[in-house]
Amino acid sequence: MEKMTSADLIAMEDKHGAHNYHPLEVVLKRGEGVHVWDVEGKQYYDFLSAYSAVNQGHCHPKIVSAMVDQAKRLTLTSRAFYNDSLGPYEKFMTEYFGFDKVLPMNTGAEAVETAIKLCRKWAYEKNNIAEDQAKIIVCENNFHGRTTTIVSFSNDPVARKNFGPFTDGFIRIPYNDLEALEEALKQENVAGFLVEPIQGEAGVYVPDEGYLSKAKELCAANGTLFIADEVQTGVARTGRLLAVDHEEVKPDILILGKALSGGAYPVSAVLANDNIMQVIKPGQHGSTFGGNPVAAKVAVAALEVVTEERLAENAERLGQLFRKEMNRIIAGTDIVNAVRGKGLLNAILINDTEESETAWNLCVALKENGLLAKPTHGNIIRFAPPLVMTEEELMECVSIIERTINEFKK
Ligand code: IF1
Repeated sequence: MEKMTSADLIAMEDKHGAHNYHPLEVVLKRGEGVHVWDVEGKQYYDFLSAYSAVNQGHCHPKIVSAMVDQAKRLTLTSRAFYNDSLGPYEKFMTEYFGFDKVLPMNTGAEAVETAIKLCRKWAYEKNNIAEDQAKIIVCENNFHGRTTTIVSFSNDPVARKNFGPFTDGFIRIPYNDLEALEEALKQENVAGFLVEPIQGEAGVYVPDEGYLSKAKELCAANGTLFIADEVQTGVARTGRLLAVDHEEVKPDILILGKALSGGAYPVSAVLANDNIMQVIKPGQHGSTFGGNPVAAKVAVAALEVVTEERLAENAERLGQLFRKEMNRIIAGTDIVNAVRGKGLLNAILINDTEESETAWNLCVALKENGLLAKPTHGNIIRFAPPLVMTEEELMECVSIIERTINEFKK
């Protein structure tokens, strides 16, 4: 068979795959650390990291070995039987994150669904909320996944249109607005507050300092569960193990996904203490693949890499350097207005409208120059490289970005 080119493979996806994505025109076939290669052999820096799933870098040898070794022995038992990987994983996870219990799932959206179900059940059984009346407060411009219930409380028309009827029981308030939270908490039957510590989809929107700690306090005073969706921000991305660690906040329910597996395998989890987690009894929730032996081994390896390679510290240090360099570039160009973020979760704001093609075209130019990133909201470009990057590599990326911006004509 003739070797397939990028164009052939793009055409194939276009013909046979559902059109639920609009990818940048690059077809990748290999990844290692901070780099990926396309089918023509061109090398790129990956500045998306699969939306922060590949924090540990592509094909990390320790994670791949854990996966392959386990895959040769036992891949799946279902939860109808015990397996010899799950217990050690659960012990490791609960000690690593400091909770009594973990409930293993596979994708981020499933973990968010799990947290919603857990919160509601706790509300009825431990917090005396009237049957079927529990409400969960969420934020405007949230992104928590794609299930029917999750899009029910999204305000993104693209994510919602023609997917109704929707699930009710959610109150939406502005993000980063403590007064709005205080007001909403006064409503009847409020069971939880579900929040992203930094809003990813909204374009790396960082709340004011003190927002998360004060929000947690308000929830605690009201007997409402503080539920942190750290699917994107967790596992060292923002310069701490968790983004809530910047404010020393301990969520009542913690949701993790993405980099929990180093991007090698779909692994997600919900963590909580016994007083909450024990409301879930056999048969009430689960998943065929959740907690499977491969996932368990992969997640332990992925978290060991985070500790051994000091990825949170590296993200913190390189993030500060990156924003400093971006600010220097911004001072000399009228194409970019600002940079914002925490650790290695950053975004630059392009000086053009959301409807303009500028950010997309800039990403195409970055791709030509060997760096992959993707626009969000039309005029924001997210920059989130793997956390295993070195300072030297980061500075090379900064120079690619600088050169691309300076060459760029709108
Ligand atoms: C896509 C954004 C990132 C998430 C938070 C749960 C989930 C996600 C905070 C669901 C997923 C993704 C999925 C990805 C695009 C993406 C994203 F641009 F939409 F906002 F990362 F920035 N909670 N985020 O960010 O996790 O079910 O996907 O495993 O392709 O939709 P999932």
